Amino acid sequence: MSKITKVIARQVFDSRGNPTIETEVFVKDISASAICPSGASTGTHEAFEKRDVNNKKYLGKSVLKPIEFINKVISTKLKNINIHQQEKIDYLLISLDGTKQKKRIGANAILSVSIAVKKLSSKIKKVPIYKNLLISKNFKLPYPLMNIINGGAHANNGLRIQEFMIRPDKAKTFSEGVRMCFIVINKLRDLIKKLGHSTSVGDEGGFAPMINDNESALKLIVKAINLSGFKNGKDVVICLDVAANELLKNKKYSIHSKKYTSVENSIENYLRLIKKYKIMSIEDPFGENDWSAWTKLLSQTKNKIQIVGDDLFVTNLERLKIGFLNISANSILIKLNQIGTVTETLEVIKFAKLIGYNTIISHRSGDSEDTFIADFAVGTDSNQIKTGSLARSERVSKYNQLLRIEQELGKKSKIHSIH
Ligand code: 2PG
Ligand code: MG
Repeated sequence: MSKITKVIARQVFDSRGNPTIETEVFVKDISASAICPSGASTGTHEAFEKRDVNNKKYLGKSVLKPIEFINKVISTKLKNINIHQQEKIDYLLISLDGTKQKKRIGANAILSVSIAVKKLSSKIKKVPIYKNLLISKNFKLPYPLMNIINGGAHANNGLRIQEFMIRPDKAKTFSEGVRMCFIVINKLRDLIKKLGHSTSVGDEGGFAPMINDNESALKLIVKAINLSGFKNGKDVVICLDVAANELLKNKKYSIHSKKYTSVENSIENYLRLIKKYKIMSIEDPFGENDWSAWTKLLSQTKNKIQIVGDDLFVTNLERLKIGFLNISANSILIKLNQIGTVTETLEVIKFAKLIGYNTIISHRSGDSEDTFIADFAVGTDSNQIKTGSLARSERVSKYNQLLRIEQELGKKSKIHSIH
């Protein structure tokens, strides 16, 4: 009754207009499809994203070869396997690839199949996706981490830090959290307009005004929070993704200005910003292999704020274990395409929970209308989701899906706790 009958992949486009893979899995005439996202500031330890680099028709960016592999090989291998056997399917895909970073088939091809399988399994069981993940039955909504000013590799304004985010800590429900962010975003738009800057947005829907020093961006956000009638650091808190891999040269960092300085100096500046702007979360404060710098920062912040590993952990169990032993962070960013299958991602999340880390489900800067991560955040009992601002449909679609889930859960729909 639930045997896979067909798998079809096709080339579609992501939010940056780059080719990506959509895979549709069938059980007779019922199907579900998934689109793979793509990052700009990627970690070198991420699973491999395969593109047709030698095909100039799409400037080397097409994904026709991996699609051919899905249509010719994966579709045959998956035929007649029970759609509900997610682990069996994922491990079959992993062994078909056979390389550590999924370089043969490409994690983009593998993930689109893996997510489509999970979606179709849910559809056939007639349960929402978030109820088909079996990590928790205690469904709570995550706090949104809204990226309201874009810099770094996601904009061309010269801002050193990649993401300036807000988290509505005072909100008692998800929809109230979204409303609070909505107000701050509107106040911020007014402020940016008044300064004579453009209010156009970057890759993740946050504003990308032509300001290029971190503190000007932080001051604008604090002002917007105050104008909204909220208290910075209490009702709404500021969170950063530094994406420091992009700001590293010869063991020195150009985080706080264009000048490259030592880890110690960078930490000093972090501590100053944390205090002055009441920053409560910093993602990728240092490079992906600079474990000792992370450990120093975590100890100097006395574990009082969230230190999030993204490029550091790349949703990889082995790397998370190293981080745990080195006391490098206290939270992990989860991106399914960094590792390549639903099963492996769930394994990482389970371990992260075991060691008391926050799990933050995340979009990629090149994303699509696929809303899987919204369900994934609820189904994995993750207390935060990071999926851009309230602009650009590929970002808003995830928040909208969470609003649907909130309504579906009705009175039981509680938002998570942060601390
Ligand atoms: C990040 C992500 C998502 P990218 O660094 O956290 O915001 O960006 O997808 O470009 O890696
Ligand atoms: Mg990041």
